[in-house]
Amino acid sequence: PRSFMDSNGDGIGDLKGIMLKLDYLKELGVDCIWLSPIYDSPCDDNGYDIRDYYAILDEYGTMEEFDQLLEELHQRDMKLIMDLVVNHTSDEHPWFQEALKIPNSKYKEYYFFQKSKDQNPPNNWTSFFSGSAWNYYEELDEWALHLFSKKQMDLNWDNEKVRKDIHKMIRWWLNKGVDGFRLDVINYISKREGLPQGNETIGKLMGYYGVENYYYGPNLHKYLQEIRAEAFEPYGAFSVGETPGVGMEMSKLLTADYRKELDMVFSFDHLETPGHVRFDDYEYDLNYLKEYYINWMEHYGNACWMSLFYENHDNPRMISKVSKNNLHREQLAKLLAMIQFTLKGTPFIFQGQEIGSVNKNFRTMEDLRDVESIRLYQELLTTVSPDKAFKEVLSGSRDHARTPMQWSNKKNGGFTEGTPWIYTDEDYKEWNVESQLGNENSVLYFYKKLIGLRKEHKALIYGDFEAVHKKKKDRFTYFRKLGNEVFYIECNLSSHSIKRYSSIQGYELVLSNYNTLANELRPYEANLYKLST
Ligand code: ISL
Ligand code: CA
Repeated sequence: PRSFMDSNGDGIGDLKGIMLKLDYLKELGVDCIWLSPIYDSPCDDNGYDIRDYYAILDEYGTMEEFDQLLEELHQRDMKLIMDLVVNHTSDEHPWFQEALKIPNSKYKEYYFFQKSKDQNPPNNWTSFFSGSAWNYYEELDEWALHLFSKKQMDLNWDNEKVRKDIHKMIRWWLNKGVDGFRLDVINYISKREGLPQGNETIGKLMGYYGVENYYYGPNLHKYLQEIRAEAFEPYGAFSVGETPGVGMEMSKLLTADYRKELDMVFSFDHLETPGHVRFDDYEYDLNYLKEYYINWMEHYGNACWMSLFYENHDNPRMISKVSKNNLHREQLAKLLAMIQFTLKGTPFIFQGQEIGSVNKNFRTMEDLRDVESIRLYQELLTTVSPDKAFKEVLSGSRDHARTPMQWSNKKNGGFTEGTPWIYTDEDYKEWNVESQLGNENSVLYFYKKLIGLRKEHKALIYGDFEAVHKKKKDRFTYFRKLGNEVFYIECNLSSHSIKRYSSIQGYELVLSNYNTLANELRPYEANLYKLST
């Protein structure tokens, strides 16, 4: 929301700005929008630190404007998913404030407050944003747990009152008519009793200490089934859980329809190739993406339904991950789209992905805004030079995806009349929505065509998945079949030409990122064929 569209020139995207662009989204074929947090917040972590679950952040607009946005969406037959951030609240939330100030307040039991036997934090858990996961409060001589920033205090889900208050809040939004939720780090909500010391080996391996005590805690299923029964189910609300680190087998337990927990999860194992973390300086090998998808397509089972995505507000752009210099940018953008929209599952695209956005040329640390990047930089400075630290931060910074939408080649890419809240480079002069709307061969049109094809052909949504030439490096080829309808997808995952393997006799070409066929498969070529009937 902060970077989508600014309607009043203060440099910050807002709800009115989103309303200005609903026709654009509808035209593209979008059925549903997921809004990152728009609740009242001091914005230490881009709104993932909520101060009031029942209010809209002033910078974004008013509750009346929210109601209007929801109505405008529904009028267009589109749906709205809100971000539900309930693993933690802001330290400025009244619950936490009262816990600090009022002796014997019931709200102390809403969080994890602990004494320590010495000067050190109660255990060795680390925060995802560098340093200890504990913050010391002098007024109480106690520490409180925060897995993320010092201003994001973990809620104690083992306290029934916390759960009840959250169910009530969810129902309040559902009563307004919102259609569902994306549940932030929802697999972290149940912590192992007593918050045991984090295992050293796992800590070193993962880069974070303590994760084995909450990635998949003892009461997770119970709490999810409870939310479902108390809030989602009566309203027929949709849910997608953000669940870092769970893997396929756990994802099955979280999403199998008969278990009544979540509808889908966002699993992240495909976002880095094995052995790498986001801040590594490396190029992503698409052969791994192929392996990952074949595995999920073949083993996730019929009771589960997959989410399909590469990008979100927490990751650099996928094109830049694959090719640091963004070589073959347009073909690569279309290849990624082809894969995402022809597999079995629900595609989620992140703003700007549909025009082939790439990472930004940030000049110095001053250009960055994200708390994770800033804290990591400070931590790195204790061991490496400023240049090296900046370079490492740039490899994985979440800010690459958080810069303004590039609507046109005008000032600030048409995002704002004022000064944008975050730096952006000059890429918008060439890569923007307006110019791509005027070009039927653009990345944007490619997305539009793919979305249209899925809506037209059920085989692309529900059809069986069948991979061929599985072991052949650099090619990803598969069928989607439903009844008499058969589609064949043929992709070159590399930046060089490769031999064509399959015979495509009897098939008609429906969509290609090169428009016409050649004898070979050219760099990142992606073709969609339909069996002629
Ligand atoms: O830091 C991680 C471990 O490598 C991530 O997987 C992390 O758990 C994940 O990015 C969580 O993201 C969500 O919760 C955060 C927020 O900063 C992100 O923007 C949000 O998407 C805390 O609310
Ligand atoms: Ca604004």
